[in-house]
Amino acid sequence: MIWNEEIECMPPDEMKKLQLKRLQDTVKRAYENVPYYKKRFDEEGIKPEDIKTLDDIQKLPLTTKDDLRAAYPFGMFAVPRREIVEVHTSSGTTGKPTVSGYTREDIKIWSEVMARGLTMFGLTEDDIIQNTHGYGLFTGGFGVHYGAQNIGATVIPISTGQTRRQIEIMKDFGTTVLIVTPSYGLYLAEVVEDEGFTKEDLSLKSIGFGAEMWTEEMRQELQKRFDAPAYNIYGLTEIMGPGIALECSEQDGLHVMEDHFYPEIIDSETTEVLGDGEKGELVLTTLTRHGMPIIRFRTKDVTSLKSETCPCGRSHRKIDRITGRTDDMLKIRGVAVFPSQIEKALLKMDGIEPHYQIIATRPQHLDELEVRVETSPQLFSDEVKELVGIKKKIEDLIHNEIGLRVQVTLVEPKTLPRSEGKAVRVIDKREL
Ligand code: DLL
Repeated sequence: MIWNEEIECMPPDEMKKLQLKRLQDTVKRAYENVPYYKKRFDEEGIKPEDIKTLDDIQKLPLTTKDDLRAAYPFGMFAVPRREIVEVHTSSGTTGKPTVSGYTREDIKIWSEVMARGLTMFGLTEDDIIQNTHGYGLFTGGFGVHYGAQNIGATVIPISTGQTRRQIEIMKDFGTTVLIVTPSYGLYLAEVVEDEGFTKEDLSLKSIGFGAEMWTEEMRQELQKRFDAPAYNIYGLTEIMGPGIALECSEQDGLHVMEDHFYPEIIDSETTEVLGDGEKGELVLTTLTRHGMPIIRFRTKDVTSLKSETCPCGRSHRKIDRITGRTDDMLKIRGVAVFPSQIEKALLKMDGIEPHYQIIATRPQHLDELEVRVETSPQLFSDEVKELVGIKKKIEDLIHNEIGLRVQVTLVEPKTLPRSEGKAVRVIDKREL
């Protein structure tokens, strides 16, 4: 089933025409209403009228998360604040978050793109969808909710956590579609088994998962444990939330909602635009968003674009699943964490050497962070009781900085490996 056949199966040439028209409108609106864009375009000597073809997008400057952060909280809005009906923020806590604002029309578009995606997973008005994404400033909960309601499915807005209750509800309510992050999905599957349920107790027909990195092995495991196909959902707060690109029944790449978002792949070093199939950084431009148009946003997510026709019938180009980041951001239990934040917390402590290592693991499918920190020689000879106090203090400082509890291990001076080039700060054992 296709939710919006006219748009989703639109011939590529027609799509390009639509995209050009919408790009021109977006650039004009951004230039006229957002001081940041006016300034950037003026600096580069570009006027909205210079956008005559889709390729002219390459003349426009790239936007980064820092640019958005500098406009905190509402500086990127292109409409008066009273027209914004909802806001969300990015999950990370490095400095100020980025704020995303939506007009009523933007929310309608969000619910349209999510409805298309959920239809790809087989969701219809006869289904019961259990949404384990958090409802709040995170975009996951509401994005999925709007899409599912647009279709007319029955939504269980259970949000994150209460794992045993999740399973009870899945069984008692007869949940047919489950929405999870891949790591939470695997954790849920494990608790299902621990509680003595079998997959036959459940009525799942499909699973939608996203918001963090995953591997094909994780997908296979999810599918096996729940006996249902699992589909990838991609998105990010700055552009809208979930719904930018979603996987169809082919499970071979994610269709970008091209009538609303324009994708490019760039070489993250040179910023040169790359061709079909070439791996690089995904850059996205919103084509219809009114509240907060975003032009050429550097997502820092690594993927490639492909344009071949898809057996599912949809013509929208696909991106590959995200295979990495161009920066060192880690997503830990759904929260963006940068090593620099941990370093910042450590620098607030006396008696700590600037040598540390961050180790990410996933015991029982839930992310854990361990931070190994070298103490100074004088500290290390102190009493154990004091060391326990120091460890606790560092854990609190890091908690304050990133919003997550981590396990700190104090190690003897000069025991962490020294590197000759770039320090290896992060060891990700989650095998993503
Ligand atoms: O994670 C939006 C979302 C919610 C997507 C629910 C899917 C489902 P942020 O918190 O702003 O937004 O994080 C965006 O998460 O730049 C990627 O690095 C990563 N990410 C999101 N989806 C995927 C995915 C939401 N399917 C950042 N695969 C992005 C890999 C993903 N990474």
